[in-house]
Amino acid sequence: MDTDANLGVDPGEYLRYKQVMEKPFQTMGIVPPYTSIKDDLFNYLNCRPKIDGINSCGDGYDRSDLRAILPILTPMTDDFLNGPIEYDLYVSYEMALRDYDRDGIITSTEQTLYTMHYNRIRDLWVSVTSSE
Ligand SMILES: [Ca+2]
Ligand SMILES: [Ca+2]
Repeated sequence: MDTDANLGVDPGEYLRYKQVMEKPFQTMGIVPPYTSIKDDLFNYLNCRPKIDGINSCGDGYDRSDLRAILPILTPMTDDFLNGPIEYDLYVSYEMALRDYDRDGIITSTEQTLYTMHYNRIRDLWVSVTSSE
């Protein structure tokens, strides 16, 4: 629930937690990088619940948004949780891959670049591994 890891839970973090628990993003069986639903995913990440109940959408999402929602996008199996990479380090890796200009905000353009990059690398690996 403490998505910015500052040892406190502010109302925004609490509402984001409730959103993720009660109205999680629906992947509808689509697998990463969620190309066909990338705009819906971006909107889910970008629009934070407000205290008055009305969604608040900004210019992008930040690390705490990503940290709150990654468990939906990457199921946290026991193997993952007990693996060599701690969750916060994993979130940092994901931020580094997405935040091209290193300003701490993932814009729609950066989300698109990330998705394109992910697809390109996945296709490369598929072509490499299928030629063996
Ligand atoms: Ca906090
Ligand atoms: Ca950025």
